[in-house]
Amino acid sequence: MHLLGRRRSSPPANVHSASCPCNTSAAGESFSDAILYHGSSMATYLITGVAGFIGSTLARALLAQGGEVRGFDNFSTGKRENLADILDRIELHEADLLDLDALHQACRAVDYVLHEAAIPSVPRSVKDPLGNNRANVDGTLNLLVASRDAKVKRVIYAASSSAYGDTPTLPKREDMQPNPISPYATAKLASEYYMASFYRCYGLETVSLRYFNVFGPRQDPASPYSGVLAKFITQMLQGEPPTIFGDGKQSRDFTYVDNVVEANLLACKAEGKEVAGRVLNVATGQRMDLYQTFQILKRLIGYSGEVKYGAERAGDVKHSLADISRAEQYLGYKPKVDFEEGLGRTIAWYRNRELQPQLSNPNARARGDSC
Ligand code: UD2
Repeated sequence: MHLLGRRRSSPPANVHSASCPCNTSAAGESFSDAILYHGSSMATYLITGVAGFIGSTLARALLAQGGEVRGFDNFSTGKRENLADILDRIELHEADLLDLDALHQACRAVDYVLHEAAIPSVPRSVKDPLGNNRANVDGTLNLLVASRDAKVKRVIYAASSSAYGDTPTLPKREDMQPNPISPYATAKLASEYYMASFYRCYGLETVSLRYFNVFGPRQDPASPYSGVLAKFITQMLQGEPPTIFGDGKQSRDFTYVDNVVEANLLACKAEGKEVAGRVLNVATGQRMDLYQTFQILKRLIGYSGEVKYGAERAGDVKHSLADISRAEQYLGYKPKVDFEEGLGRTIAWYRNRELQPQLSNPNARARGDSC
């Protein structure tokens, strides 16, 4: 295990509120900028998967509200460049979730654990179900053991909408019978059950947030397993045709990353008796099919090419849409950034990144040069 970065000793000066006009950068990037300052928070947070696009966005938001941030990542899918601007303000533990000693060390004196680390891909889990289970189940269980032993206040878990599977009823409500249809979905659901069982058996407060297809700046577009929006946006910006797997009628409740960050902040603040042991959907409550999404991207990007079609993916869910009333009831959660606004911000971020060759050059990334 390697310990990198530096622990911040005093709160940052740059605490902004959502209404502050200095919160929007030229790139249209807003990550933590759109997150409300939730009041004084000198709590210590451990973010697993801190180098991923969700984890690193959470880290920025927590730093902005005065939190002490510790990160945990093995850089298997996370990128050092995602942390480049905050590395000197977080304590980074470079280790694997299968390393229980490293987790015990990372959890020491932590108040809240935000568990974002995962191998997040349905097709990758179909190809490598054992690796999927190690990262997405064994890793979670190790983290829960370390969190219990360190007596952390609460663990918030990045659960997945894939747990609902292909049941025809829409929208998906948390009281529906889960029906996972891929190894990935099964693993994410198993970890939810572990979360709830640690609350029941050990009194460790846990909250599982079922994320619905999260997208936004810093999502990796370069892997064959990347999320569809990161791939489509970067392909279309480069004038290349994206590929729709299947007929394009599959639909998703695409959720901009700032909404997910907001839900995590609320889940930390909520009364334990209200939220501990619960599963809550985190989404926008609207869905868009993939062909419609391509049309919107065409307009926003100014792309004039066509789309290609490929075979439907194994383990793919056809339709996904969340009922978000429970998150509203228990967390006071309301999505602040809608789909099209989120797409606009994401496109602006990738456009800006293309203008910075050291960020878009995969060789530089692999060497970690940008840090
Ligand atoms: C699942 C979960 C999501 C999250 C994610 C982690 C569901 C409904 N959602 O997302 O909550 O946990 O896994 O990765 O289970 N596609 C194309 N062309 C491409 C890439 C994808 O057509 O180049 C299609 C793909 O076949 C699917 C849709 O786009 O129908 C979305 O795919 P994705 O990989 O972005 O996310 P998904 O739905 O598997």
